[in-house]
Amino acid sequence: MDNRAVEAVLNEIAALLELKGANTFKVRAYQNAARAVGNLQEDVGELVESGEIKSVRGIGKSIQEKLKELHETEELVYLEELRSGVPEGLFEIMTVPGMGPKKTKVVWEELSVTTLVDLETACKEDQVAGLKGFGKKSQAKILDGIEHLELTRGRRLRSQALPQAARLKALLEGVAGVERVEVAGSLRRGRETVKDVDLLVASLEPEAVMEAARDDPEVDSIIGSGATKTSVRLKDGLQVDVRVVEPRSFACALAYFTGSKDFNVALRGMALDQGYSLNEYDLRPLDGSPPPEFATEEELHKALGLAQYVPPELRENTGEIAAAIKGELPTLIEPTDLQGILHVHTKWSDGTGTVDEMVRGAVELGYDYLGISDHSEIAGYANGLSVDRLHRQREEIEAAREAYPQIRIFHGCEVDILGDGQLDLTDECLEWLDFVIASVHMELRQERSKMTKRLVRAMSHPQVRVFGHPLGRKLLKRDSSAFDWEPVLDACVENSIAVEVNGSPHRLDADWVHVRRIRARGVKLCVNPDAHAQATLIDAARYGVCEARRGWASKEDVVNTLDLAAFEKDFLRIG
Ligand code: DGT
Ligand code: CA
Ligand code: ZN
Repeated sequence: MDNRAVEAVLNEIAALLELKGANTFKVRAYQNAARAVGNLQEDVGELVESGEIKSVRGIGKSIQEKLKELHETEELVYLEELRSGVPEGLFEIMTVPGMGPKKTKVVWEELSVTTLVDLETACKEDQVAGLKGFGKKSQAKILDGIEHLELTRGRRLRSQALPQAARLKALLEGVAGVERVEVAGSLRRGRETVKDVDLLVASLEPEAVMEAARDDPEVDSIIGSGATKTSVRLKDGLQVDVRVVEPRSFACALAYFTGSKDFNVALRGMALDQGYSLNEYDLRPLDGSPPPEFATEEELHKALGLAQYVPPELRENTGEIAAAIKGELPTLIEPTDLQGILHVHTKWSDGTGTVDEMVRGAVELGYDYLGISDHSEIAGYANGLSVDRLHRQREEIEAAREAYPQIRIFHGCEVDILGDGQLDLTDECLEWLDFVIASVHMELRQERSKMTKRLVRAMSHPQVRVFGHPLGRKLLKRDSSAFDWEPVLDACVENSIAVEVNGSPHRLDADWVHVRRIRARGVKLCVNPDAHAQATLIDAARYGVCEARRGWASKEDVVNTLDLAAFEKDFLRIG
């Protein structure tokens, strides 16, 4: 079993113990052990075998024995005992935001709720609000949570699907007779979450491709396998569809399976108007004459009368076709356009890299500038920095500036926007910093008008340069905050504040829909990684730029495509 599977087992035990009313000490022990396993660099099985597991902090003796049993037998009697008598549906209920094991225990015991539908009904019949530890507010929150769960069920983050897609692409490219493999579907369009991975293969020998797809060692089960299409579920739960077409159909097939469905429907309408039928194989003249062949999607788009090729990220049928006909699509920003990045955390707050490590990472990525911005003091959960600690951090930054003259290091802070819109640092300190990112981390569920006022006030502060992750969402976990964008963007215009496109694959915030609104308002964007480790510095280029592209952003819309001199002088207003 790999570390992630073991971590999941330990977390499940903790949840079951809590559900059964075990003492919190015991529950904590399993939660801590799960976290310890999750943080291990080494393989937990190897540590068990060598006995080194004893020296891992956070894993007590009795849990060590369970890990041994798990490693040797791939089973755990204790877990089976805990599971017995617990209805399956409770596991899902525990994942509803606002529920958790303790509350699940209450609705189970008091209302005999054992499924999501039971819970929804009980909430709607107002039975939950009166239970101990609940209330009208938490009942409403649970209903929201159920709705959210239904919307997101079965989807996963782009960042979880991309590595599997890349692995499978390489695997299939190695199959005899294969001419080309491309990732299609929502993954190609750059969506934040995906239902499955769609792979398209060009080959005249489909059976070999089908066999390779079925025989992939990562496959857990085969959902279906025919002559040209195989669907499998991987061990990590991800579904993958592999389709094979003849090489001459590849361009049309790629266009078709990239979608979106709405975009396809619109294109097909255009084709019909011009006397063609468009499907996954070709663009066929309705008069029966032979269909033209296309080597690329560019040629297909051109044949349909589009003056410009529509990049996959824009294919959502939200005006891109009309713009492409008129030749008015913008030239989209590329990952290589980023000259530097802001919003980087270090060990000083909740990051795992030192200042030196993060600077080195940015140098390796070829950036000309980097902004370090740890959390401000009120973010206690993230070990936020006091004014005093910020001053001490400056010393370390100065040392890095000397050690790495090839990159300009800006010293900033991700300052919390307090409940009333004030910033969590003195004006004096804000002025002393090279830049300020203002973000909301607390009281995310404020009433709309209050949140709007709060944000307008924060964006009226002259020292703020970037509005950090404006929506405050966590993908598949937490919805966006509610506020009126117009007055907030007005304040950003007034102060030349850029709105962040946070490139963390868990956030992607602002999202593409708002990126378009922000740009339309003449407000600039700042594409950042929100990195908490050296390895995630690349998230700005890898995920953030993709989200910005989906929002039709060009290089000119993004402040950190400016060269160092312009960025420093015109955007940060230093010197
Ligand atoms: P997902 O999987 O929910 O993240 O989103 P997609 O867009 O990848 O959707 P998926 O996997 O169901 O289908 C892949 C593409 O195939 C989709 O973007 C467009 C095309 N497609 C699928 N079904 C239809 C259909 O009924 N009509 C049309 N025109 N296109 C379809
Ligand atoms: Ca798909
Ligand atoms: Zn933040």
